Amino acid sequence: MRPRVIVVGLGTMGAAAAWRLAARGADVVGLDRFAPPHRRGAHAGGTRIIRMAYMEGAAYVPLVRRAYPMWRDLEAATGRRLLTPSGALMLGPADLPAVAGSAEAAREHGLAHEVLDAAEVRRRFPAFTPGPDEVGVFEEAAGLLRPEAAIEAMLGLARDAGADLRTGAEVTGWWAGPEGVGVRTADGELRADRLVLAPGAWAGRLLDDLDLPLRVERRVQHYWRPADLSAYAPERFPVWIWDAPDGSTGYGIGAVDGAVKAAMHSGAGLVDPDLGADPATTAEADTMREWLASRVPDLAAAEWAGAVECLYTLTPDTDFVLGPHPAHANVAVACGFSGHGFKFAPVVGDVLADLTLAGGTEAPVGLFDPGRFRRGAFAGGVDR
Ligand code: PYC
Repeated sequence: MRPRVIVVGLGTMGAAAAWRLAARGADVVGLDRFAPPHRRGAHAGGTRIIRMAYMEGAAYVPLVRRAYPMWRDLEAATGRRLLTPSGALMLGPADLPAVAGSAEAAREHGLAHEVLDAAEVRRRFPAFTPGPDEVGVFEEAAGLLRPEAAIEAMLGLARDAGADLRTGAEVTGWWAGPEGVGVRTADGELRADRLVLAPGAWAGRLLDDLDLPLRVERRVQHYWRPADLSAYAPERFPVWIWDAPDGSTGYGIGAVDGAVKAAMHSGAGLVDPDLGADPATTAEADTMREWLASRVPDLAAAEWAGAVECLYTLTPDTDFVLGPHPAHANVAVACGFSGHGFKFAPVVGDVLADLTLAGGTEAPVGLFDPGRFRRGAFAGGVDR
């Protein structure tokens, strides 16, 4: 018999799980309190970065390497353009992660990359004006993804494969035991054989038994309209991430939908996900402009075209939480993607399908063990 699987959360990772589970023949019921794609989580804003020389750690490289063909498969299956190559330029002092981490990951995995001094960066990519003590790592294989279209594509394929996807369905609790799993909603309890929990910014609440030290923070994606937008076309203007010596990190993505993104990856400010992120202000745009002034001056001089807020659900080490629930073999967990998870979505969906349908995965995800933060024993099998 087909295993019945409930997927809680149909944002990026839940949509990917629903897609991969349904494609593998599971009887999927997906639940989300909103109707993804939407602006209440981590995926809004039109674009996300994909890169392989991974500054966050070489351990991510095999996963993102596997994501590339899966993104292309998703495009082929849906006729949507989701991945646009642009190259990536990782900038900053040589000892900070954008440069050092990317170069190390590239060397460890034999990835094509170039280390450019400041003069060479300015010559090849005149929009960027690094100081003499800064360098760049250029990776041609990088590019941008289209998150909203990708979520629609994944949910569409899940539905085509028979998944029952329900929006406006808030999950208030769950339980798991040897006899199966259950989730509580306003409409009553749903039961199944297995459960995938991909609750995004609500993970701290739905997974309180794991003692996950998650921080839900607001980030603002700013959009700019420079005089010559064509200079920022993705084929001419790489995606970029720039570490500054003061601990701040900015990033950007070329012209898509008539504007160029330049925003802060670093930040602070806790958010209650139920209340959502406050709207961006013109004062924040001015602060962003100041940050850009010495680094991407033409953008700093551009018209501000608005902003889209999103939520980062951060772990202390910014490594993901992905794996089996430590107390329940029939529950898989995905959360804490820390502002850099989107590019991995198809692989995360496949890993969740492995864990749910096969009870394990060959993908190298041990680093993301959901039990790594626990303080005590788990309350296995209780009604949560
Ligand atoms: O998705 O890799 C990423 C990223 C880094 C900074 C902003 N987005």
